[in-house]
Amino acid sequence: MIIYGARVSPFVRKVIVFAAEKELAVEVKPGGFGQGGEIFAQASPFGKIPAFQDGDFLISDSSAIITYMDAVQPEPNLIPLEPKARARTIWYEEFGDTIVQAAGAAIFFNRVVAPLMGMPQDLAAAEKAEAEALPRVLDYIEKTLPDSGFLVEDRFTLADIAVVCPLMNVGYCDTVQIADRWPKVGQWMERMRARPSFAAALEIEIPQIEKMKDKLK
Ligand SMILES: N[C@@H](CCC(=O)N[C@@H](CS)C(=O)NCC(=O)O)C(=O)O
Repeated sequence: MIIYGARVSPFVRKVIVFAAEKELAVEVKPGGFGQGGEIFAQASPFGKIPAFQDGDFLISDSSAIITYMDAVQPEPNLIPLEPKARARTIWYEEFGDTIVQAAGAAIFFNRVVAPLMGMPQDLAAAEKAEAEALPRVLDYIEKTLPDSGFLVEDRFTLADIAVVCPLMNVGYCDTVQIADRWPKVGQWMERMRARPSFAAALEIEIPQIEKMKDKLK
């Protein structure tokens, strides 16, 4: 199995970690932003990352890739089977992919990606997201996160992966100190970072992000 994309993308991190939790062997290759060649272009018709290949099967979109991986390798279970927990897990996945990502991207894109890629940087949009959208997201997680420290079924699920991934990108910008104002969220993020699946992904990703940030100095 091959995942195409850049490791610093929250959606790419989401599928890398999901695969690691499932103990699926994946190779991560560059894709998107002009990279990945013909296979990437076929797998991801709109050029978005991640894209995915398993033999002659090609597809893109983190949720589609995760659906495939989960069907190929049902255990360990990361998408609960009990109806309400299953629906809540998908709610959190959507919340992560849309609401959290929108807030996180306004910050990470404008503070890190745009200046590196020579794209227009909208710092006012980053500041607005830091002042409004992100606190709303973090207030919600702080309030709803159960004492078990897991979003659904008091155990690690796709919900935790999907919500934490875009927040990790916010953590790469030094403008928001999440743990100071949202301690439960801060502790949950630390526990996620320490899981072997995340730790292995971050070990490769953090030097890449440090290199990117060095270029901004
Ligand atoms: N719904 C997609 C979103 C993927 C996405 O928007 N990825 C961004 C990077 S974080 C991307 O490819 N941006 C480049 C572009 O839109 O051309 C998923 O879950 O994979």
